[in-house]
Amino acid sequence: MSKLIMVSNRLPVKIHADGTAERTTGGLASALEGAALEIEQVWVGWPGGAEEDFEDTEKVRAELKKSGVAPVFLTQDELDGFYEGYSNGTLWPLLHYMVERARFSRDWWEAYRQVNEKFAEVIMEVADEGDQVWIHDYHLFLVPSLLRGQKKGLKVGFFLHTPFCTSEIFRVLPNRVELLKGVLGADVIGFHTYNYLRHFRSALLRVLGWESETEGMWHKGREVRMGVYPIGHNHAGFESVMSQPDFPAILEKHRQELAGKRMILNVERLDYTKGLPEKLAAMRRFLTLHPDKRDEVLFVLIAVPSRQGVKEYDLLTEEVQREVGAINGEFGRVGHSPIQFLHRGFPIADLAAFYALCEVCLVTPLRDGMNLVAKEFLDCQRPEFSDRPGVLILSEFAGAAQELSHSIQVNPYDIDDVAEALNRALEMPDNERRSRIDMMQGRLRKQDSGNWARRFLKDLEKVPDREERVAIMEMKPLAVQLAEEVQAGRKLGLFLDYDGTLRDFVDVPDHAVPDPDLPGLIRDLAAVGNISLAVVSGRPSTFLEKHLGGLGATLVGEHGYRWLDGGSGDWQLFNPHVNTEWKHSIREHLEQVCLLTPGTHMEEKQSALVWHYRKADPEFGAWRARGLLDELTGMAANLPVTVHHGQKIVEISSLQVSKGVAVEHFIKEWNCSLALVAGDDQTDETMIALEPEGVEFFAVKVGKGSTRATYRTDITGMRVFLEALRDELRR
Ligand code: GDG
Repeated sequence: MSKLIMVSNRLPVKIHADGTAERTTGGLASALEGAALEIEQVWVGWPGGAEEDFEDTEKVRAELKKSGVAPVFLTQDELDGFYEGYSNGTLWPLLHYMVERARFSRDWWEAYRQVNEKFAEVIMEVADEGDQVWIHDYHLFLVPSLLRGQKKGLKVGFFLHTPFCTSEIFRVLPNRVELLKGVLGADVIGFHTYNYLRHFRSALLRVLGWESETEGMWHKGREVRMGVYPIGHNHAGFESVMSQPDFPAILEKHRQELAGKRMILNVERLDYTKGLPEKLAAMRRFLTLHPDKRDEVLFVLIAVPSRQGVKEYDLLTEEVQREVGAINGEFGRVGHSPIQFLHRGFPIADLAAFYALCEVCLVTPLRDGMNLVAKEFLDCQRPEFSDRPGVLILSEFAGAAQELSHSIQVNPYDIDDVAEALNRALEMPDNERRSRIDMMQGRLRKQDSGNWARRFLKDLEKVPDREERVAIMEMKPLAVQLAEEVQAGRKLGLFLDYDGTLRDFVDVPDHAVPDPDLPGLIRDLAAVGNISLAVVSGRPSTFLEKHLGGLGATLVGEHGYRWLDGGSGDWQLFNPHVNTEWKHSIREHLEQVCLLTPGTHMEEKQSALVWHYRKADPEFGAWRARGLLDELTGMAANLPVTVHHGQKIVEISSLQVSKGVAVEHFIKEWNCSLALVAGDDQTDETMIALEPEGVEFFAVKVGKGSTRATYRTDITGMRVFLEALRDELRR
């Protein structure tokens, strides 16, 4: 039976002074509880505190093991660099669009990398074949890819609790490439909103140059799925405290304390992303504009201390305390101060009572991944607890704004807007308040945190098992079959495309030289008596001869225009009379397109013209390519050419030349009774679509996209196939 391994920076545990430990219920723990999963669970994470402060880490480890927890102990130095440093000093502000607060240090990054490795090691210690691993948040961006290649066939999920900022901001990070590649090790990547997913995809495109679809992408032979999973609050937890026999008394106590004042509530972890100073400015504006309401309202600011000891947070606390004092000094009177600043946490029952009794809940973060306070407030608003329904004022920059569309939405930076919203909320008639709450409440209760966890894990579970994943690309049986046929005396023709089939794409086409193993593999296969091998590429002859010449394989260049028998000697033309007069008019047009599109260039081949846009801005390049294709459709209608949109290229080539024509020629010439063609793009379809008479024909599509091929694999699978064929023939 597989199990679920939950991985979060902070473990839901409390370690006592005597080394004993107990489980606590944090947000994630209660979400899992609510999901009511019938699967064994193990937690991996930091137990809190510095490693050197534990008297006996082994004892703690053994204690925690009893409750299914595997701790990752971190030294004070690691905590400084990984947690306070890179996670909270670099990533947190940046992901929340606060570039000016982000600080960068190579030492922090190094610590982040090392601690992510530590997490991966502990995960691997507890993981068994086929387990599901669910990694949480920005502290652990690198862990998914560190778990790859560990041979345990793990299903890896990653969920980001913060926003994913626009790629223009993400690009600022010196380690942007490593971070993105790190997350792509996951099988399922989840975000709170579609916008975050969109920004993530755009970062993949702009930072790595990798295209993806909304649902995900194909990466290193796996499908990486991306999805939107808005987190819900802990409905069951609130329901439970509100149905306790002591809840009415708690409610009554706070009602008495309010003494008839209209409570405007704010609950948050004291963090600069939550925008408390801006909120205070809006309160000041409201109190200034509405002297008649000064006496009747009470702003209750509950700010749970957070990251204490970090200078920035200490300064924020001081700033808030100063401003609260100033506002109370200016607008208070004997017996009433308009703002109460409560700088501490409250038991959940008290929190529920505050939510139930307040008339306005002011949730105006400057940026927030989701914001659960808004959802908790709505859930606790019940007619049996208060005669007057409350109103939610919500920042449009909280992830929750997309779901909670019946709140009053404000721009938290616009102080006047927030002040006006406060007045509007207080003036809102009860029936409108109630109906707004009703419209949001039903959905919230169903889409609670348990439901969120269930939905994410359901998608993670759907990731194909290792066996199935291998089966999709399993090319070995075909290699075994072909080896047997060859050994039985049949003649096999192998026709292999180069870029995207034998070699991955890179930014600069000239850098896509064969990896060290490839020439040997080609030489070995071409040396087999009953095999003839051709590399059939769109590349110019010079490139092919330089890197793949002299190996015994025939080289076919420029999509079948020229060929070099056995990889040495003189190049020959398939058809010396190919009409290339059309090049003149198309060349001029392409030159214009190059001028108008920075980062693009034109390549001229004997029988083709190619427009390359790999180095252009990815979106601009793709847009220009679509336009060019439209134009060419008209221009080329009466010309003997075909137009092909390939990987970051648009190629116009002579109709009389194609890979298919070349392959057909060699199948006959070499007397093949078996033939295998493999390619990744549309030009390869001309060989894939062949139906040579009397020949047993195998067509392999490498990668995604529509095809007429009957086999599909990826570059790794293709290599596995060729190596297996060689090894089988050596037996
Ligand atoms: C991150 C993302 C995303 C607050 N005061 C007390 C108290 N709380 C509880 C609230 C709420 C939680 O803390 C705060 O959750 P938020 O969602 O508002 O914000 P973050 O802590 O920043 O969480 C955020 C979240 O992850 C989940 O993905 O929504 O965007 O930043 O549950 O109730 N709880 C108790 N006493 C308090 O005084 N017991």
